[in-house]
Amino acid sequence: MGEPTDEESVQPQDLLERLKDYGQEHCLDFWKDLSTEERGLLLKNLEILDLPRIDRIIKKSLYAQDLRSLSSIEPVPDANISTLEHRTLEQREKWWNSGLKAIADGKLAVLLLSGGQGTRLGSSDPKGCFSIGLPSGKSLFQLQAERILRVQTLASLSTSNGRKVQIAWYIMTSPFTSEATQQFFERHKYFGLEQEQVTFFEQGTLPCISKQGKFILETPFQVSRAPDGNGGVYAALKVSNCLDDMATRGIKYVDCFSVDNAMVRVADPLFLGYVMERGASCAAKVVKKAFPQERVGVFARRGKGGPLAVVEYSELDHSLSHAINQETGRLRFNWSNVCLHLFSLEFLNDITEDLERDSMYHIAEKKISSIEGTVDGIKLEQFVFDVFPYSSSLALFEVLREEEFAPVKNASGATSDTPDTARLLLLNLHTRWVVAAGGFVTHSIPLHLTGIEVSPLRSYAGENLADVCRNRTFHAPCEIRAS
Ligand code: UD2
Repeated sequence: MGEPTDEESVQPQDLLERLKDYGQEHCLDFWKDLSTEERGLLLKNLEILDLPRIDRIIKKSLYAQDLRSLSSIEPVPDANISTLEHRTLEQREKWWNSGLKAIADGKLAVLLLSGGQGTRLGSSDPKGCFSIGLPSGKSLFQLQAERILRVQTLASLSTSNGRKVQIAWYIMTSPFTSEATQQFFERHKYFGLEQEQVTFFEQGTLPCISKQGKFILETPFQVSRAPDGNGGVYAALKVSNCLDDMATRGIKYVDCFSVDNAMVRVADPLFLGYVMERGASCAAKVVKKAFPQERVGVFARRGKGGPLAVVEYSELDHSLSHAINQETGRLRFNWSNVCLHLFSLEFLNDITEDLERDSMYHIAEKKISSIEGTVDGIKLEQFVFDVFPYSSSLALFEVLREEEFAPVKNASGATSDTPDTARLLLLNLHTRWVVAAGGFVTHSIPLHLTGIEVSPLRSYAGENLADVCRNRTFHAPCEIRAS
């Protein structure tokens, strides 16, 4: 491309005026030094920005009175939670069967949040591609896909005529994970799922900003941008027409989960049955917090009689995270968010307007690469649990951490939430299943450092193992395959 003429070196006045309206005119500071091609890229980069919306988000998030002030938060009373100790076998069976029936009737979709970058894990691939070193070598995506296949089988078996059941899987990616994720699924032939039951959609991005609210330039012709947080899922579902697609498929409930939990019970019939009985518009699984510094959000009530909300670990100060309930001796803020949620489709359709109106984003202070090198900047993020205060019927459902929560967050060698800790949690659980089904386990290294892996295609929650395990001995580490 040739060098621009003098006339072309003048900044485009209309764009300059628009940028000035929002205090972002500095984005054109390098205009006269840019080549014609770079000017084209900058114009394209700026013209796709919804400046009024972004300006509203910046102002509400940076300057508005923070509605999330922690001054008056209260712990959630146990009475507000379906706890394990008060759950009867009859209830479990009733919820499991009603959940399976709803799944067989096509009422449930699953929604995976997979737009995050695996920075802390030290991997450049999308997290779902990651293998935690199981005997089978399966990736997180494959474990999740096979759990969906197993629930489809269980739902089909629960029907009178054994009809085929297909669960729609919506996968939210970001510009950082989209292409590699879809290629991974295609390369693995969707892990046995039908291609038409898997829908990929992208979340939005927002400019990275300075603490004064100014867009940060990554290059002289490009604004630095980052995904808008896993709470970007609500706008993304709407914009991508996934909500309409769900309605067309007759879906009534959406099971939403994070990619980096090795023991996630995808499409859990028990959870669905409970939520349907409660008539809740949204729900979250909760576990008891393991220790004060654990990197989990905690449920809290905003003020006396206020709405239930989650306070993220990055926003919970030391005094609150370490506060002890003098009567029980447990942490005051004890009920932890584990990114396992369930929503009614109706709630998802209604919530986007509320979120858009309030435009409150979390401020994530990060090092941002820019034309001035690495600078202290801000990423604006919404969190998937930000919607809970808008619900008048949020249901909290306690589950056992040892059965359903094995985070894969940090690279091996870190003290917690690593591929190794997740692998051992899963192997320990499955080994308990095998022994409970009448199997014997031998091991040449300490059992808590190894175990038996049970394929999700064989068993979802420890069922269907008696025939293959009774009076058989397994030498750990090994895998019990589908058949
Ligand atoms: C999440 C929860 C935290 C706790 C913890 C348990 C949120 C905001 N926080 O913390 O309360 O439950 O998990 O391990 O949920 N993601 C996107 N798009 C984004 C950012 C993240 O899809 O822009 C996905 C990401 O791929 C993952 C999930 O959201 O599946 C949570 O990841 P995270 O790293 O944002 O949240 P984390 O682990 O700090």
